[in-house]
Amino acid sequence: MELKDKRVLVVGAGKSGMAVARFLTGKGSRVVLTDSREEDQFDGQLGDLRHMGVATALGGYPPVRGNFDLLVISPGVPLNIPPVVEAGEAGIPVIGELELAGRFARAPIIAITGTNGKTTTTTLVGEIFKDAGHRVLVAGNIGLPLVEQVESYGPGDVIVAEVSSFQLETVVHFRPRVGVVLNLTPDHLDRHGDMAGYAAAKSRISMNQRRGDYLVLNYDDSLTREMAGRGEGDVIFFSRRHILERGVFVRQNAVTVSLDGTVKAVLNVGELRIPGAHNLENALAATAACRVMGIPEESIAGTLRRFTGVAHRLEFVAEIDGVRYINDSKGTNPDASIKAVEAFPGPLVLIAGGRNKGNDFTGFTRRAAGKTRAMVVVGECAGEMARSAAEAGIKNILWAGNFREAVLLARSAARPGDVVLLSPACASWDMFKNFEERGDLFKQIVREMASEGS
Ligand code: UMA
Repeated sequence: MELKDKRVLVVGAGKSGMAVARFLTGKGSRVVLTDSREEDQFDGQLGDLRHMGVATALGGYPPVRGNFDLLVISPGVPLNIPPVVEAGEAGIPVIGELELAGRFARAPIIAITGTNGKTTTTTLVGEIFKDAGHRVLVAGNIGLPLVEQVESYGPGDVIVAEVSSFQLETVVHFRPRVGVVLNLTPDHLDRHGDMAGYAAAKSRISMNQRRGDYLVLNYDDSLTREMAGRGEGDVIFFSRRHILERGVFVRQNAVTVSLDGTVKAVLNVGELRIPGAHNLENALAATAACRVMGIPEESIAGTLRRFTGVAHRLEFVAEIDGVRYINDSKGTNPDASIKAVEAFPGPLVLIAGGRNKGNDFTGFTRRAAGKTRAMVVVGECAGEMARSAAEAGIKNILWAGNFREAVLLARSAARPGDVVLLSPACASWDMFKNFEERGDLFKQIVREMASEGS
């Protein structure tokens, strides 16, 4: 891809856009970085880029026709904003950071998507490769823009990329050696319109795959099962519920691999340290992705035995007065939070609410009702969450005016043996920059409470 002297408009000056602007400038492009936010909202973050020669257009977008040869958009930028529409009409190519990075990747890419479990599975796959002695780049939606380090890895290395539906929406030639789709349940419907639009974006992960590539799919999820056969990659199913002729599954309580005519037990399910059925699925998917890339079962088993998970996903924080505090701030949609609720026998004191991304909370509150002692509601959609909880039969609903109060209310409602679970079923964007900031504040408050008590 020739980028020298290309006039490129980079839309969105967040993590992804800033990395793209830096990358393109390094390639000799003439870059304009644009954002709907005004200058004063950037806290001086743009100084370095300007110093490199990046021009900025803030508080709105510049006209595109006649001024640019290429648009690179950030994942959070929807395709219906004026510069993207204008580029489409003028025949100017529009790509995302994932597509750009993919064109410069020399190491094979394992791309992992799905509604839930992406980050855990991506981290786990990265760990398995590291333990097996490979040089690995773990990047993408997980937080490190792929483009930032893609060129530092060569053909003998591996890139493990967490990829979102937003990123996949704008891929053109992106071709992972291994694509993984973990599951598909409603999320981001405000952006994709409906489930069909969301599934269509996700299925772009495999559209450029050819013979010799692999597509790892969840056999137990009808929407991902239906993705088989859309590209030319070899489909490897994983299943928690069924014994498969070929694939990765649970047999006699052991994670089992059946590939190339041999069937091998990897480890007992009880040896996994990440809790819940969904994490078993993540382990099955990771096993499949690593096995097809040639990592031996024994090596995979070694990593699975010691892997304890990822921050903000069912993360144990502290035990205070017999109450365990769990941070699942990454529970940003009802399905993720259902899985969190299912990982514990109860009783639970749940902290939920934030910004609703267009979801219905009924499934979540019904699943929680049987084991929830109290639910603390907080944030922009506290009212909606409280109504749903009351309809589901949760009796003790506590309203918090802010996040700190939510944690303190949860503490006062909990009894020894309970679990206080922050799993909001909502995005954090009404009160925080991201789910990490929300989870970090939760941990900080809990640790303060723990040290006051000691
Ligand atoms: N912006 C506009 N116009 C718009 C929309 C946004 O100018 O119409 C601007 C915003 O003002 C802001 C910038 O775009 O300055 C934000 O861009 P972004 O939302 O793409 O966020 P980044 O900081 O670039 O982070 C992105 C991913 N964010 C999203 O997909 C929303 C990060 O995933 C990712 O880690 C990062 O790139 C590096 O690759 C986060 C995420 O929430 C974790 N992902 C969603 C999820 O996991 O559910 C998909």
